[in-house]
Order: sequence, then structure tokens, then C-alpha cells
Amino acid sequence: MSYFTNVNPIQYEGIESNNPLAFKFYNPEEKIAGKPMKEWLRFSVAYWHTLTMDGSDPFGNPTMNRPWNEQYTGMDAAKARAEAGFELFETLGVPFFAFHDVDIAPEGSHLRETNKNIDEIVAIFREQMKSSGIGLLWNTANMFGHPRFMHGAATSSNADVYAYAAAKVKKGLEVAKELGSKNYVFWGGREGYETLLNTDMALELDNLARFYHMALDYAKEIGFEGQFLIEPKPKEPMKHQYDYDVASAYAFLQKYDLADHFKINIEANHATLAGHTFEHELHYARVNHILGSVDANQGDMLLGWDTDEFPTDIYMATLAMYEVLQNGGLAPGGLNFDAKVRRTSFEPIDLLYAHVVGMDTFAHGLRVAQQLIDDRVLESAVKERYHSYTGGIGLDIVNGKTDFHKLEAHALDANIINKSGHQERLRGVLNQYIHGGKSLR
Ligand code: XLS
Ligand code: NI
Ligand code: NI
Repeated sequence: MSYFTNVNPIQYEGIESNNPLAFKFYNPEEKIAGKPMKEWLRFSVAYWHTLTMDGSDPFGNPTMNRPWNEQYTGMDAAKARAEAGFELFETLGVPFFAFHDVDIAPEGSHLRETNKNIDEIVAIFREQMKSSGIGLLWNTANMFGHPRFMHGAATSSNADVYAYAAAKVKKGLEVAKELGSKNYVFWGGREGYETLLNTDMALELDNLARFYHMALDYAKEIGFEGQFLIEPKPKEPMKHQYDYDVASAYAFLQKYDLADHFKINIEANHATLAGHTFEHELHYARVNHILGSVDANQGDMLLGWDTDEFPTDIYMATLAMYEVLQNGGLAPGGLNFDAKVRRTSFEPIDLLYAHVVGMDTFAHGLRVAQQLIDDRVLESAVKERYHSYTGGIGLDIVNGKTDFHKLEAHALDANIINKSGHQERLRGVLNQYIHGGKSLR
């Protein structure tokens, strides 16, 4: 059975191509800074948005035409979905995919039955992964969809729910080990609160940390060596999410002695919901050595929620790939398209168009970012701006050779002269690079 009829593997055809099912910028084997593009980008398809979701929203019914979900029910649909999934992954030439437990198999009447369903699909994945060479970037447990998680999972007020959540993560880690997953993700969908009037925040945070420690212990016990990731998000579904942004997640990790064991999975749309730019979150993580992986998508300036659009913004992708390059890459993380086609883009082929433009956007960004680095455009500007720390009192500050007496002595009769930051000039140069690179300069 073929779900994407008459579609051949997507090829690189270059910028002049008019073929919507060809890459204009992504040339997987082409080397950028000594490494093939595919290794810098490590693309992954998100099972939930691409294979499972049906296009329903709070105002309307499903719109998506998804033959693999519609022609079957229960486990048969789950199997058809896996088949359609690998057909899509191979057509796109992505090296990875990612899923929540509930995306891949239906929940049973008890966890025992749910786990049996998962095992059946995992066995199919294992075969498909072996024959296609496609890997698992990460898996995770959905601990926000089912009503039992209404008060949270690892921060639930109900200890039975806490135990249930632990059992789900235990299974998730076993699946991760079985499939050789590169990472395991925690996004705390309902880990937060709506009102302090009924909330014991201190207990909830302590319990969350206990939960993560137990997860680490269990990973060690079974020999799962993948990277642990926390994915921050400031709001939605909870009014206050405990992992608001990279900085708050990092503070939590440090307080509870978890910082050596976790890195951060940064989602573009979550960054903007937190009032940050995507590059701010990447940069903050990078300079603190906790940049783990990326959920590649984009939000809508005019809408205040997590719209999870496919990334098409080259400006954003360029600044993001600038961080990834400076980080020396993302491995074992990658760029996971936590993105969904719009409700009106309901045909299966739209999934191909969407991933092609998403992959091309980041490939374009990668090319431009590398040119910026080669030409030391931003590096020189930054170096020049902080020049005062390379000698005199500045160098003493950096070397820890000052105290307030010495600084006061320097300041009392000083004649301070500031220099311009030339922000607009830099934005102009960035535009030049985005629209034609070096040749235009
Ligand atoms: C939701 C999150 C979710 C995580 C995985 O906003 O982005 O999809 O990536 O649970
Ligand atoms: Ni995400
Ligand atoms: Ni999201």
C-alpha cells in the first residue's frame, strides 16, 4: 500500500527549480564547514502533528484527509500509520522521527494493555528502522491529554496519578532503549498551576525533581544512554508552567542537582510565547552548555498561542543556525519539526510540501549563517564592541584583579566615551547575506 502515490524521494534541484517537491537549499551530502548538511541539520518528523492529528480545533471537526487513520480502527490504524510514516520519512530523506506513546498506539483499558499495544508497534518500528536506516531522535510520554492528568502528572495533587505517570515514563525509557533513541524528552504539559489558592507549589516542585531523579536512576539501571531533555514552555495549557523558559528550567535543574544530567529542547514557538526570540533561547542554552535539541516551528505574531506552524522564516532560521554552528552542532539532538500543516492544508501531499519548505528554510539558514561566520561579520562587531575588556582596567576586571576601591579610583576622574553599537548597520549586512550571501556584499 502506498499512501503518497507517485511521489519519488525528494531531490535537491537548487534555487532555480520550480518543482515544489524538490529541495532548493537542502543538499544533504554537501559539506558546510567540513560536515555534510544532513549532519548539521539532523531533521526529524513529529509523529503527532504529521501522522496522528486530524485537524480538529476548539471550533470545528477534523478536516485532515489521512487514509491511514480513516480506513482502519484501533491497532490496525496504528499499524497503517506506522507504514505511512516510514513511507513519508523515506520520501523526505529525513534521518529521524519522534513520538509520544499515545501517538503510536491506542490506549487500552489499563496501562498493562496500553503497554502491550505499544510493544506491538515498537516491534514494527524496529524492523522499519533497520531496513530504512531511520533513527529515533526522541520519544516521550503524553502526560497531558488524558483526563487523569487534569491536576498534572509529576506535579499532580494525586499520588496515584504520580505513580501512573512514573509507570508511563518507565515504559517510555524501555522503548527508548529498545529503539536506540538518541534522546528522551520531558515536556511538562500540565506541570504547572492555575491558582495558588489550592496549590502547594513547594511540594509540586520537589515531587517533580524526585520524578526526574527516579527517571535517571531507571535509565541507568536498564542501560539507556540517550540524552535527557527538558522542553520549556511558558503557558498553554497551564497558566503558569513550571518550565517557563530556558533560564527557569536551568535554575530548577541546578537547585535539584540535575544540571549535569539534562539538556534543553528548545521550541521556537515556545520561545516567542515566553517573550523571547528563538535565538535568545538558543544562545542562553549554548553559553550555559545546555543546548540539547530543537523543536523547529514558528508562531504567528498576531496570535497569542502555540500555533506550531512549519518554519518558513529565513531570518529566524539564519540566527538559529548561527547558534547551532557556534555550538558545534546539535548531536545527539536534532531539528524536530514539531509543526502542523494548517487546517485547510488537508491533503496528504501538503505534508510533503510543508516538510520540504521547513527543511529548505533551515538549510538556507545554515548556508547564510556559515557565510556570516566565515566572514566573521558578527564576531568582529562583537569583538570591537567589547574591546575595552582586552586591556587596562577591563582586562583587570576580567582577570578578577579588581575590587571596588580600585574601580572607584579608576572612575573618580575618568572621562567616559561610549561608542555606537551600529545595530542598524549590522541588520543591513545581515539582510545582504540572507538575500545573496557574499557575492552581493
Ligand atoms: C507542546 C509541545 C510538545 C512537546 C512534546 O507544545 O511542543 O509537542 O514537544 O510533548
Ligand atoms: Ni515541542
Ligand atoms: Ni509546542
